[in-house]
Amino acid sequence: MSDAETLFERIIAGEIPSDKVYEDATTYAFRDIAPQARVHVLVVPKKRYRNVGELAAADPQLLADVALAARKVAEIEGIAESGYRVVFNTDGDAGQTVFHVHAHVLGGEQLGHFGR
Ligand code: DGP
Repeated sequence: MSDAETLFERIIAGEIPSDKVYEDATTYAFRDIAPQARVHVLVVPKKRYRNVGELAAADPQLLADVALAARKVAEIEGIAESGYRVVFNTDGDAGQTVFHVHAHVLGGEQLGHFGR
């Protein structure tokens, strides 16, 4: 298992410090180290799956937990009303670098449109 595969498990375990925004029984949310918007929080299920497709196939309730945690993060950050984006990068062309599924919650400003 590479460092990239274990990074978020180490963050969840508290072995690597993180700026926690929210936590519940099944998810952990913390600020991205390289924010791409004024608000940029990662929501990670505590149980590791490689990507959102594998998570959905194996444990749809846990995917719902991640979506609900993303909404909770938006409420905590004060962006639930103004709107926000939830992104799951999946593999190479999307630039996924940590292969422990995570939702990027982005907002706090007008976001650019999708694409290149
Ligand atoms: P992705 O490219 O979708 O796999 O996103 C991985 C994100 O993880 C990326 O936006 C940067 C973030 N990241 C990587 N290492 C760390 C870290 O040690 N701490 C925090 N808070 N974020 C990290």
